[in-house]
Formats: sequence, structure tokens, C-alpha cells
Amino acid sequence: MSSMQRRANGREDRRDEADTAAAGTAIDAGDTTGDDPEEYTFEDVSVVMGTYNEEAAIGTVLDDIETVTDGHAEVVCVDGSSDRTPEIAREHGARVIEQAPQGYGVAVREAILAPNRPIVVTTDCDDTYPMEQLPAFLAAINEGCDVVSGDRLYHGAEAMPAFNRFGNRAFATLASALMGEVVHDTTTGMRAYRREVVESIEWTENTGLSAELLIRPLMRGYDVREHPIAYRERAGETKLDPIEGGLAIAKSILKVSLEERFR
Ligand SMILES: Nc1nc2c(ncn2[C@@H]2O[C@H](COP(=O)(O)OP(=O)(O)OP(=O)(O)O)[C@@H](O)[C@H]2O)c(=O)[nH]1
Ligand SMILES: [Mg+2]
Repeated sequence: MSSMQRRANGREDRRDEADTAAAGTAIDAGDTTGDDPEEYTFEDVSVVMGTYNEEAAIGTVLDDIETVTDGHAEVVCVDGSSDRTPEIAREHGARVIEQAPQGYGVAVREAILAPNRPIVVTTDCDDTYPMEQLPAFLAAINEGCDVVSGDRLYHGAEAMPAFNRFGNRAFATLASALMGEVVHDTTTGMRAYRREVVESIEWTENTGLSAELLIRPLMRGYDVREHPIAYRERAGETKLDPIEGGLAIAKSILKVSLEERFR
């Protein structure tokens, strides 16, 4: 039986277990060397991101992915830049899809759906997320998770601007109350997903896409687990207006949670 068939057969069981699987579990890095033919390796992984004028960070982010995955993960950038970001991405072997800048979610949705490897990992292209955690994310998928979500707030996220930290805690509280399920970080950019999860759901949000990508799978009974991660200070300029973006995210959390509840 192929690993994909084995996992598809186990899907209903995992959905039933999902109520207890949601939050705050530390995950150990497991065997990602590929010795077990039933396990996914980095050859099954696409690391994807929206990139919008990130020339200060993209080289470091792509170098880190190359080092950590030994060059085995595929990298896809959906790019709307007017600087050298796409050239640097191509020099590092990434696949670059050009797209006029239309916001975070429009780019990331395209980036998630464009490749066809069975595991997709999202990140921001600003050097805030620890690519050295990729083996732990893959190990969690191999343990049966459908979605592994990097929880930046667990370790305190000191490098995050205080306003954003407050907002992110508020979003998590709001989402937890609406879902009836405790989550700690709804707006993280670093997650791993089984492809079948992202392909089976219709995504509607833009700035709020990150929250939507957590809320809809969780409320549909997928095995979603938060994994604590460190968070670094951003390289380069933010692309998000904190007030306008924050309001859009709060609206998305409300809309998506209610849609899922009454689905
Ligand atoms: N292609 C594309 N990428 C985008 C767009 N908006 C944001 N991005 C990318 O999406 C990622 C997230 O944007 P950020 O500016 O880091 O937003 P954020 O993480 O909420 O804010 P920070 O706390 O400043 O990091 C980055 O890699 C951006 O380059 C867009 O309109 N088009
Ligand atoms: Mg960012």
C-alpha cells in the first residue's frame, strides 16, 4: 500500500480524534532520512511563500531551506516584487510564479495550490521563521497530523512588535471562543499541511488567510496541532498595515468561524 493510500484510509479515524489533538503539543524531530518507505521525506515537501520586495531576506531564507532539507524540498515563490527578489529566488533554484501584488492571501493561496507534492509548508520570506524546525514539522505529519501550525507565542515572541503580539493574542482568544477549541497563534505564517487538506477546502480570505487555514481544517475535524517555534525580528519592511490588517484578520476570524459552525 502506498503511503498516500495508507494515510487516506486512516483519515476518518484521525478526524474523530481531532477534538483532543489541537493545541500546545511539543513535537520532537523524528527520522526524516527516508529509510522508512512509508514515511514522507523532504522529497515529498514543497516550501511555499508569497514574496513582495523581500531582497533583504530571501537569500537567507532559501539558503536555510536548502541546508535544512539537504536540497530535497521544492521551493515555490509567488512574487509581486519590483526589486531583485525574483532573480535571487531563481538563482537559489526556486520556482517563481509572477503575480501582480494583491495581498498576502492571494499570493499564498496560489503558492499552496501550484505545486503537487503531498506536503506543503508555508513560510514568510522575511527571515522571521525558523527553517531549522522543518524536520520537526515533517515528523509531526509522519506521526499523523494533517496540519502542523508554528506557535510563535508559546516562547513569548519577544522579537514581535508589542502591538502585533497583543493583536495576535487577541485573535487567538477570539478564535478559541468562536471555535470552542483552544488555539494559541492563529496568524502564524509557518505551517505544514497535507495536500488533500488544502485541496478539499475552498479558501476565501486575503489578509486573514492564515487564520482561515487554521480554523476551517480544525472545525472540520482534521488533526491540527500547534508546535512551539522561536520567532526572529523581521529583515526588510513589513507589508502589513497593523490597524487595517488587524481589522481584516478579526473580520475573517469571525466570518470563517461562523461559516464553519453553520456549514
Ligand atoms: N506576492 C505577494 N507577496 C506578499 C504580498 N503581501 C505580502 N506578501 C508576502 O507575504 C509574506 C507575509 O508578509 P509580511 O509583511 O511578513 O506580513 P506579516 O508577517 O503579517 O508582518 P511582519 O510582522 O512585518 O512580518 C511576506 O513574505 C511578504 O513578502 C503580496 O501582495 N504579494
Ligand atoms: Mg512576516
